[in-house]
Amino acid sequence: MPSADPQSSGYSHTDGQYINGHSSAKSSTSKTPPTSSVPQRFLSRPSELGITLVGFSGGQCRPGTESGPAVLTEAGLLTQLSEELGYTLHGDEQVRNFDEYQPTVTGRDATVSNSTPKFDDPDVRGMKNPRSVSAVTEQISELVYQQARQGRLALTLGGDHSIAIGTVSGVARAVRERCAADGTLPESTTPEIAVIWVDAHADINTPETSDSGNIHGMPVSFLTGLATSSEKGVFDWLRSEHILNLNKLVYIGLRDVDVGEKKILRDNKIKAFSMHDIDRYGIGKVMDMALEYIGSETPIHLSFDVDALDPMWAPSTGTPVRGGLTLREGDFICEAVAESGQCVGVDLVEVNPRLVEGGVSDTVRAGVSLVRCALGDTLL
Ligand SMILES: [Mn+2]
Repeated sequence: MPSADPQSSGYSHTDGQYINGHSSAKSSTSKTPPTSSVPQRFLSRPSELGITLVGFSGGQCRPGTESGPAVLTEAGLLTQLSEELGYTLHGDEQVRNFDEYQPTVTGRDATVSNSTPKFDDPDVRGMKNPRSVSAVTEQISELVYQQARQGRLALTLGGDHSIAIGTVSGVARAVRERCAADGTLPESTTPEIAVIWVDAHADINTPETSDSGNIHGMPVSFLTGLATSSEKGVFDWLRSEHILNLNKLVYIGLRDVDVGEKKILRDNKIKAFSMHDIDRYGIGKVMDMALEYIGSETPIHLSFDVDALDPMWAPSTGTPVRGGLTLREGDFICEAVAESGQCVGVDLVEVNPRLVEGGVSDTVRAGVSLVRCALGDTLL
């Protein structure tokens, strides 16, 4: 029988049983308290997770990312979070498919899987599927807000990265309300979140700087108010309570940044650690610098695009870029955020099980590992 996995990165694992540091340890299934002994400073219910499962891929044009949450949960991720890490799970048990918001694609991109478009969604300022993405992210924002406002860590599995318009805005709104009301933060401090955006790409195009019109390349510009829209039904729901301060944004892992985006990063003095910085300083020092920049009085939302990892570790994603993070570097970023005790939200996005068939199990295993680390799993 030939090798079952021609995309294998050279490890001699068989049938997906290869064990890495953060894979499921089936032998110890007794209910345990959360592995993390780190006190959570901005969560009033640190043992609870508020889960949102977003089966949506309308922020880009390759079908498959809508199945990301399904393959991650089928791999046992949620069971592990409950049974091995000891969390109580709230929120979604089934993946949401947002069927009523699937955009029409007739005559534009026949590769998109949306076979039963429910409404017409012509481009706005070059953006593809603008009303669809806006409507879905508005719903996600409310769902994530409802979880985060109760003092739970909000965990969202995507989906393409456009969904972060919903997750970050929902967490930002909840923290503004909750931390102002319950005195979690000192009165002198503005209750707002920081975002660590781990990605090969900056996702900060405005509709005007974007070549592709794919909204998964624009979420940060809408979240920070660099891009706005007054068009009815196109991100007109975003209000000041949803917005992320540009000086509270930190990138890690960048290596494929568009010309227009480079100008945006420079003009706004946005903190960014590219792969060059990781090569120079090492991931440990980079995380020290990232967390020091954010400061200890600010809750952190971690938005992790699996394409930040090198395609060797996560090949099944829509826009892979070589020269990326190792799995350990990715895990370390998540471990460091968990260790800070400041984490209030986590996204994992852009797992696409329809791409690079032989690499799906590697990609899913990497995704499971990243989420476990972000939620406090430790090697020892
Ligand atoms: Mn991204």
